[in-house]
Amino acid sequence: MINLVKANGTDEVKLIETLRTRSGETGREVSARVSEIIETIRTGGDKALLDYTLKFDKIIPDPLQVPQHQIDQAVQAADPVFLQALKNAAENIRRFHQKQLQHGFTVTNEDGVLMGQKVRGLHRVGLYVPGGTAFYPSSVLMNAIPAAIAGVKDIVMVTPPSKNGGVNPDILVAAYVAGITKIFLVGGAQAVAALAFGTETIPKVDKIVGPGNIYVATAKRLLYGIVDIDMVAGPSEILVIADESANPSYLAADMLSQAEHDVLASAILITNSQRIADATLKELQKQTAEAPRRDIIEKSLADYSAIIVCDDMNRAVELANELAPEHLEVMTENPTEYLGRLENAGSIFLGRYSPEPLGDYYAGPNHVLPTSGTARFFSPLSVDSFLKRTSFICYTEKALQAAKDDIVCIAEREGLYAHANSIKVRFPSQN
Ligand code: HSO
Ligand code: ZN
Repeated sequence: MINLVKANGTDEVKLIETLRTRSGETGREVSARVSEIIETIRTGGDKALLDYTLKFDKIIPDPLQVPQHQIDQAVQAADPVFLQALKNAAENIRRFHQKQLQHGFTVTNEDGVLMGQKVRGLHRVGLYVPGGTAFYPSSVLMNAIPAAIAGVKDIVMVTPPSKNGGVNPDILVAAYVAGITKIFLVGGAQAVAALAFGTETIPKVDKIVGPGNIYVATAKRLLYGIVDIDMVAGPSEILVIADESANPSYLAADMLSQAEHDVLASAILITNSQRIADATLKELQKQTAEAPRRDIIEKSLADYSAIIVCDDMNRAVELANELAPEHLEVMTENPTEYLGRLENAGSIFLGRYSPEPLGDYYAGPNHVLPTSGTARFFSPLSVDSFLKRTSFICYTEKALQAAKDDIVCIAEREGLYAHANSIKVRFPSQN
């Protein structure tokens, strides 16, 4: 059901290599089809958008934008316990992300120079929300709340219409809790292209975030540069490093919490204890048999998961840094002592009372995290993801005069005489 590997310096390295490359490449065919959709939307606007909606979703919602009263109705009809849970989660997410907000700075010096950097929220952001079972209310909060804190004034949500042309009320409830009011019932690559170029109905945005299927992901990738995008997320991953002190039933439960996401999800345990490895394997078998999403779990455990037994916890740390997992749980005697040595991970969960779903839903840090080993260089979605910076320079005559010769020297060295002249022309008596 799951690979059990004894670390010997090569087997575990090979295994890690195969796990890292699992998400595969976008086929050329998908890219070609998505390119065509993008071009058609760019030139055809609303008409093209509605044609594609009819073709792929088999219905054209009327109106395309969800009316405010429909959002209000969904909120009123919502299970109050669910609504309150979302509100509590949103509060935690808000409080955590507030800490990330950076402000600009200015520098001055004795010559009267003033310089600095302005930090502003992006003007408008598009949030893609997948339809069907791939929709998670928690992801709406995780994407929209940092944007709002960054100062984004306008968040535009797009989501494919359901079969009858409507929308899952939970999407509306999540949007309400996140403070989103503009929701359009369009999906797929055509919705992403509409956000990038703008149509008569869909406003043009500066950045597109949110998960989606291969067509949505490909459209985002192809449109990068025309708009900004978040990173293109691969399948979910959890790595647990555990010593003798860990509880095997918790280890298995946490591994299954990720394995149930997707048949491509990956759950890995690295431990220095053969006893923990064996006991966790038994627990995995037992818990999988009882799991409602057993079919998905069996596949992800068999194909993309492993239990690795290594000699000591130093090797476990090395392998964790090598894997650079999206989620990393530390189930050891002194979990916080590991924090300084764990260099590559999207989010780290320390100790037995910090299971990954706590972070997926509630604690406050973002659950949009780098996958497929990209935690080596990418970071979690954050307030920063929705900010842009503008620098400014304001020199005085005296300050420019002091800098003049250096600038002219470098400009002439580059053969850019008009650059040099733009400085010299300001000091005619000194040439
Ligand atoms: N673990 C997922 C996020 C999620 N889990 C949403 C449940 N709902 C990727 O970080
Ligand atoms: Zn999850």
